Amino acid sequence: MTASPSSSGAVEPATTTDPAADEREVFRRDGVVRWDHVLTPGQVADLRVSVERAFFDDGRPAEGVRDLSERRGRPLDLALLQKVNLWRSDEACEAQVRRPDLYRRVEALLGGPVRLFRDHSFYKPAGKGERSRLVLHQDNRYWHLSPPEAVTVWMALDDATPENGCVQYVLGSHRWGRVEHTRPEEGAVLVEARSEREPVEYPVPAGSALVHHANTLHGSGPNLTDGPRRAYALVFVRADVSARGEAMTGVPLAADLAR
Ligand SMILES: O=C(O)CCC(=O)C(=O)O
Repeated sequence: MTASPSSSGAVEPATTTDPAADEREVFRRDGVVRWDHVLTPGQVADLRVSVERAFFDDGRPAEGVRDLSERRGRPLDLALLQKVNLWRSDEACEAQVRRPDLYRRVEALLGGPVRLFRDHSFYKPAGKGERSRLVLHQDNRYWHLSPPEAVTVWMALDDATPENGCVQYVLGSHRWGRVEHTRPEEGAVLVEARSEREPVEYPVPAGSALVHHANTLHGSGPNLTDGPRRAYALVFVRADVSARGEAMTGVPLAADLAR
């Protein structure tokens, strides 16, 4: 299913006279909200350069790149790549991390001050087909945050479409608590959740963002096109959240970064 005003009543925006209240209402209901025009065309172009540099070194995966399509014991597919903490060594990414408008909008969604947990980028290269699919999961299955008050601001650096593997969400699943995940095949590095409710595809143009809760079930389809599908994301946690039982006081407050 693809998200559009006509395809599903569940994704219709709320309509009050207060856009911030509408946004909170959609986020509370669906566990995901779309933000348009978050990046200018110039910022998209700069971030593409940054991402290419962060992922590839002379055509080979750069240091710190993870292949999430890896199945241990088999040759690397390099079909679904991820890298974290790009902002520590890249100016264009650092500029995003320090944007006051983004963290303030996240604070309005989470209802309090937030920390920047990390940034990350997902890269689906061209030509890898089915192996570039990202299975359905909750981010908090990996992060162990309590309470799970965190969001990812996922920014498209290419038009994300059903053909190149746009993100898909199971609407309302952020209210289901912790969902069981299992390994889809032996040696897979990622675990997968099952859902009786169909995920909804969220195609977005380059420069738009999807903002999802840490418990919202999501994944993305395979890239079946001859171009890459790249994204850059910021992850914010509410300041009172702990990770694996430890306070996150070592993680910077977004307001301090934006000064
Ligand atoms: O880029 C994708 O395909 C999915 C990204 C994702 O799972 C995330 O940012 O939490």
